[in-house]
Amino acid sequence: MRLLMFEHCSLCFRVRMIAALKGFPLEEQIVEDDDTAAMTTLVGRRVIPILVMDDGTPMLESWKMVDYIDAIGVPMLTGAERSEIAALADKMLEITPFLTMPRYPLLPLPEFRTIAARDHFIVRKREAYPDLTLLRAQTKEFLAKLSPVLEELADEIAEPTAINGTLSRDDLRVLPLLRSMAVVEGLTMPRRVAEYFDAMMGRIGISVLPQA
Ligand SMILES: N[C@@H](CCC(=O)N[C@@H](CS)C(=O)NCC(=O)O)C(=O)O
Repeated sequence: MRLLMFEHCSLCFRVRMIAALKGFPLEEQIVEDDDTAAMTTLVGRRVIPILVMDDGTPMLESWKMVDYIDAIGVPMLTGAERSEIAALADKMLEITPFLTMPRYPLLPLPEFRTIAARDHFIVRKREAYPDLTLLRAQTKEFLAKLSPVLEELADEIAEPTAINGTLSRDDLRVLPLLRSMAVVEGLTMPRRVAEYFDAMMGRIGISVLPQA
């Protein structure tokens, strides 16, 4: 199976995460940001991630991919989900894109291998994020908003090896967001969050993103 992905994409990381947890071999194909044809020829529109089955059939929707991979062999995501964790993930997502989006194009990521690909990202994000420099200049304000949410998250972490004590979809909800926000130089995770991040990232063996 092959996953079309961007390195910075948290939904892609969610799929990579279940494959890594299960030791399932997943071929990773990085799509350069301006390679729209790589996506449209498969599914008729720009969207990432795309999971391509061995027979060439494409699958969309990261949760569907997670369920599909988890159902191969012995399922790993056996723990219950908690609405508190989904609510905290939503709260984080209200803040973190303003920190991460203006940084991704500064990072040496494979989807921005060429200047054209990097500029393609900047241009297509222009409507939602018209001034990336301004957002970066507001980093301290966004971090101040994020800090209490991370403190709340710290109180909800049962074990460094699984947010609810047993691996569940909640781990695939939260770890990708932590990996994304960790691009922000100067972000400090509360101790329990940092322990969880380090333990989970160590377990799955996928590298963190560079910082800016
Ligand atoms: N519900 C979809 C959402 C997919 C999605 O929104 N992907 C974003 C990247 S994270 C995307 O394709 N953006 C358009 C683009 O990159 O041009 C899923 O979970 O897979």
